[in-house]
Amino acid sequence: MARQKKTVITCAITGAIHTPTMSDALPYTYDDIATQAMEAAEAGASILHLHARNNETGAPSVDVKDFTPFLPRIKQATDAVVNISTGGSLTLSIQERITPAKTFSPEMCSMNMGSMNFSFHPLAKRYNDDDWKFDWEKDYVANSDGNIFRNTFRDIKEAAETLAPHDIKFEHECYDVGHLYNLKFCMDIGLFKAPVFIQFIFGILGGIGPEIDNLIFMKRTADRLFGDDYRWSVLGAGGSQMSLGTTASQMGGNVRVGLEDSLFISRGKLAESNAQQVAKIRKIVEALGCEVATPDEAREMLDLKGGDRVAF
Ligand code: KMH
Ligand code: ZN
Repeated sequence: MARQKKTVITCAITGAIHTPTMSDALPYTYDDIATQAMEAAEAGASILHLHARNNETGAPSVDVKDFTPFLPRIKQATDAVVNISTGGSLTLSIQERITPAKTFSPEMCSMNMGSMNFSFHPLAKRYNDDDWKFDWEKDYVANSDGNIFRNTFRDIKEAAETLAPHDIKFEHECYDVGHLYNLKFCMDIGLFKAPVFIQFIFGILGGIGPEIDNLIFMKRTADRLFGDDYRWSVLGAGGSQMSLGTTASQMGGNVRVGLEDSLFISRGKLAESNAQQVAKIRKIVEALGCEVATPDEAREMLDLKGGDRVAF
């Protein structure tokens, strides 16, 4: 695959893994999500991957009413590509999970490419019972060892077909090598059109580990399966965020950072904001001799429909 000229930085602002107790920087109110998204765009993120949360409790939400207060604000203040998650709940159905994307018709949305264990229960041990800020947090984290993140072929087909009229480019979340084969199968039956955008994900408990060998394995497998028909980015969860992002950039790939994926800016030090992580990876990318893509350059690289064709 020809080496791309620019590097796309995606910033995943809040997600559904971390909870308010874990970091004061994690945005969960409508205001904080909007502000941190705008600051991340200002710092160099051309794609903003967005989940919603309950404005009062910070609990992850896929309710349309929890997206409505911040999406137009972000659109008005930035030119960044808005990417809405369809993976914001480990318990709700695929139809419920895709409702925000169906409603707001963004330029991009996530598409999780396989069913898997998806757990963050070890984080619960870091806190005492009276540390938790909100009632829901402890059980949410501790009980994630019972989660199955369901993304069957039928779910994927239903999501792809429901969203097809919206011309949304998917961020194909691939947490293991098998997910690449799932994606290839789905492309072969006509669900997704090239170039597909693959997010190689490392370090989620239930997925492939955050070793460089695994990144090379994923990339080599994708080269074999998709040839020139794909673009790629790397998400290292937790402590592997910056190191794997750096390796991805050296290999000519794109990078995802953000407090959804890691709360840290360096070993043992909490990040102050999403923008701080974007600024750090931007510096690294530029030091490696690459240029960061503007939102319009990202649109061209990923063949997006354009910011004027969204419904918010
Ligand atoms: N939380 C990430 C590991 C989604 O939103 O659909 C993957 C993710 C999934 O961002
Ligand atoms: Zn997400």
